Formats: sequence, structure tokens, C-alpha cells
Amino acid sequence: MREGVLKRYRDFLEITPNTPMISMGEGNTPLVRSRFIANELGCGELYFKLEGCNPSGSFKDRGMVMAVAKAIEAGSTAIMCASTGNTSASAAAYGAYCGLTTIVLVPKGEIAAGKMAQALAFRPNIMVVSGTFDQALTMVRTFTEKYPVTLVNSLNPYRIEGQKTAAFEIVDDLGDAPDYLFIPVGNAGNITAYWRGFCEYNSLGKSTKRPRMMGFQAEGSAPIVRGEPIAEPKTVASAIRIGNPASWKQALTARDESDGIIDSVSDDEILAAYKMLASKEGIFGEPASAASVAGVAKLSRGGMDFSDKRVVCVITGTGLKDPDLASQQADMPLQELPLDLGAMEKALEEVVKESLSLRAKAIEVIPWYPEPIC
Ligand code: AN7
Repeated sequence: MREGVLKRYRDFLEITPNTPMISMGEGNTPLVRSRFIANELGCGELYFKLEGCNPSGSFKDRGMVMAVAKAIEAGSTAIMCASTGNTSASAAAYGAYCGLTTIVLVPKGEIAAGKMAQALAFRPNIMVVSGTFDQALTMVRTFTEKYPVTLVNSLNPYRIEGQKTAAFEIVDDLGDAPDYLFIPVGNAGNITAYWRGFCEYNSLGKSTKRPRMMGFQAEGSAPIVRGEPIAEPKTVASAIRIGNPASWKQALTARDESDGIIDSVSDDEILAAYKMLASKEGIFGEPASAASVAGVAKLSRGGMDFSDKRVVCVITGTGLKDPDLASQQADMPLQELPLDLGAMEKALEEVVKESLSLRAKAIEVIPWYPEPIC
């Protein structure tokens, strides 16, 4: 049952009798065990937390539902954010759902097509600004301090509160915390939220340990790794094209307290992971999400041993958000086929043969490959 995060985790959130228990069925997302690439990456157990399965297609909904509920509780009728795409889509969705005025600012030409189309569908007040996400966020912060409009970027503490529920779900599903959590880092709200969730659950005795937090930025947008803000961040992963993360300090705390790291991966590594995840696991995440998997690949290649470890990668948003990049990366010729059975049989002869050897291979690679039904 998708009751939403406010109801499911009400005892762990700041819910009062006056908090509207709104829900679009966010949270309770799948934690899928890797069937193929765990082996390739040398992981004992590897899981993907599919946050693209949230109502607006990204993890932002967990925090947005909480921020919007608290905004309504406080009597606010308007919400506002700057965004690299997913926050604006989520804010506009929950704004429409709750009948609020929604204002979103996005950097011009920097937002993936799916996110833009999605935000527009909800008909918020949307403005494109000629500047970076960081500059847009600065404008939004100043504006919301001056006017009775609630900021719903992750500077809003309720966003982090709501997003920590993803860590709860992982512990609830696995029966304990994993050894490692790999997560993409942009504005650094999510790594902050996960760390809080793991710490809170651990202090309540719900887990025996806390994971090492492994945050990954894109190489051209890696201010935390480089130790200084980046005026013009660049990366193919538009969601994390952020040069001055709002939760910078909190991300360092998560890293240091968990004995983790914040590192970067190149666009090539991100794209390789993006393709591998889809073609070898059936998981179509957006490029930013693939930074988590690219991170495992990088460290594994570098000699880090995960062979007796339980590793979780957060897949923060769905690949459908960025259809242009998906088409670009497909680089596969489309096979033309005449409407003729004989031609089809000929074209598929090798494919069918190959498939016969596939099951044997799968059994060999994955000991828990399910028994055939027939
Ligand atoms: C798919 O939508 O910042 O480190 O404005 O959309 O918590 O920022 C999105 C960020 C990772 C990074 N993956 O999370 C926005 C925005 C996806 C994202 C991140 C984002 P944070």
C-alpha cells in the first residue's frame, strides 16, 4: 500500500495534529537487487533504490510532500524554488495537488526536456533565467525572505526531513543498514537527508551500524571535491550541474562522521554507468543518478574491495526525464524489417540461438536465479 511518507513515518517526522496528511503515494520505492553488474563491480551484494518510482519521477517528492504539508500548516498559500529540473517538477506537482500558487525558476537551456515539459504541464508560474542554478537559487532565497512565499528548495528544513525516509526504507527492507551508500551529490540535500535518516534509525536501535556515505559529483561540477565553488559548472548530468551546494557543510559532516568520501566521476564514467544500468539491469535512471553506480565502478577499479559488502546505489530519478540524452546515447541502428515472416525468421536466427545459452549463463552468474516456471 502506498500510503505516503507522512503516514508511514509519522512517528519519525514533525507531524502535529494540524499537519495535513497529504500524499500522492510518494516513498515505498523498490530496492532492487543487482542481477548482473554486482559481479562485474566486485560487490558481494548490490542494490538499487529506485527513486524514479516516486509520483513525479524523482526523490524530491519525499521532501516536497513534507515541505508542502508544513507550509500549508503554517498558513502559506504559495511555494517557490529554483531548480535544475526535478525540484521544480515536484513542487509544481504538489502545488497543483494542494491548490497552491507555485513559482519556479530554472536556468535557461539547462533543464532536461522531460522535466521542463513536466513542470509546464502543472501550469505553475515558471520563469527561465539566463544564469546558473546557483544564481537562480540566490534570487529565490532573497525573494522568499521578502515576500510571504515559502521556499521549498532543500534549504527548507522539512525537505531534508521528508527525504530522510528513504534511508528508513532501506533499513526496513534489508533488516539493517548497508555497508555503503553511493549517492549523487548536487546541492547536497539528499546526502544530508540520508545520513540523518541512518543516524536516527541507528540511535533507535533499528540498525546495528551506519553506512559509509559515498557521495559523487560530476567532474566538471565538483565544488566539494575541489574545495571551492565553481562559477560555471559543467556536466552532461544536468540535475547535478551545481557549483555552490547549499548543504555543502552538512555533506562534509556526513562524509566525515561516516568515514565516507565525496569524490567525482567524469561524464564518460557517468554515461558508461547510465548505459550499463539500463542494458544490464533493466533500470533506466537519469544521468545524474548513474553517478552513484559510476562511483562504485571507479572505486572498484581502483582496488577497493566490496566482495563481502552490502552496497546500495541511490537511483535518484527516472531516465525518462532526459529523453534527448537517451536518444543520443542509444547509438544503435534501427533494423528495418519487411512485413514478411521468412525475413523475420532469418533476421532473428542468431538472436534466438544466442538466447538459448543465456539462461545457462545467468544460472552460473547468479546463484539465486529463479527456477523456471515451466
Ligand atoms: C536526479 O531539482 O537540485 O544533492 O533543483 O535531480 O540533494 O541536490 C536536483 C538534484 C541527484 C542531487 N539526482 O541531489 C533540483 C536539484 C537527481 C537530481 C540530485 C538531483 P542533491
